[in-house]
Amino acid sequence: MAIIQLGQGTFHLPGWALGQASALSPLIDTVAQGSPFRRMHTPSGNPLRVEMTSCGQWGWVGDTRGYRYEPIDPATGVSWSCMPPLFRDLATQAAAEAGFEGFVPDTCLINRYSPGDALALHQDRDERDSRHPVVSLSLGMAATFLWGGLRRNDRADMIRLAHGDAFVWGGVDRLRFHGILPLPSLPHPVVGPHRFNLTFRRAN
Ligand code: MD3
Ligand code: FE
Repeated sequence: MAIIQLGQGTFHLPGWALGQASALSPLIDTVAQGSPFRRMHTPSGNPLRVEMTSCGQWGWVGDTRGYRYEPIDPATGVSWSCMPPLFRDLATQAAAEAGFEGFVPDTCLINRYSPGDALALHQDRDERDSRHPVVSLSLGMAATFLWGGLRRNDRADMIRLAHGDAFVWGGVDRLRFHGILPLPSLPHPVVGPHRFNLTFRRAN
């Protein structure tokens, strides 16, 4: 299986999780039965387009109090769904393929995109220790990913993330700016008119 190295700490593994894709979809549904997809908000109160939920010990939350990880889902008042063992094992394996041995995520953020949805350029800096890598798995409709630099205005490369792709980044690339362009309306033959992105992190 190909590994494309984009930067010193950034790796694209096209199709790496294709064999597990049909097992991941029902697990996403189970997670969402416990902690439903919802739109988070920016600190200024604007709703994000992408719908999100989490599983694991922590869940990512955004509201007028800011961005943070919470042990209780504010939408349900109880813990987030448990992280399915297959999720955790795939994250550990993908990280190892990219040279990050011993990665054990304590949270998985699940983003659900519909046609037209986008994610503005941002950095991931809500995790306590940025020495841990992040692993992403994409399912469903393909998207164009913007891979920027360490400053907001640095030029960004465009990378297509498709069904079954894994993406791993850490080290000197951990705080790069990145985003997702508006999703085209081309439903995936199996998953339908959505793109799911799972990001695995160590929040705490
Ligand atoms: C970060 N998700 O949830 S993940 C996020 O596809 C997020 O839903 C996007 O950004 C999504 O915070 C992108 C893939 C990704 C790939 C490379 C990166 C994120 C990256 C390189 C540096 C930093
Ligand atoms: Fe991000």
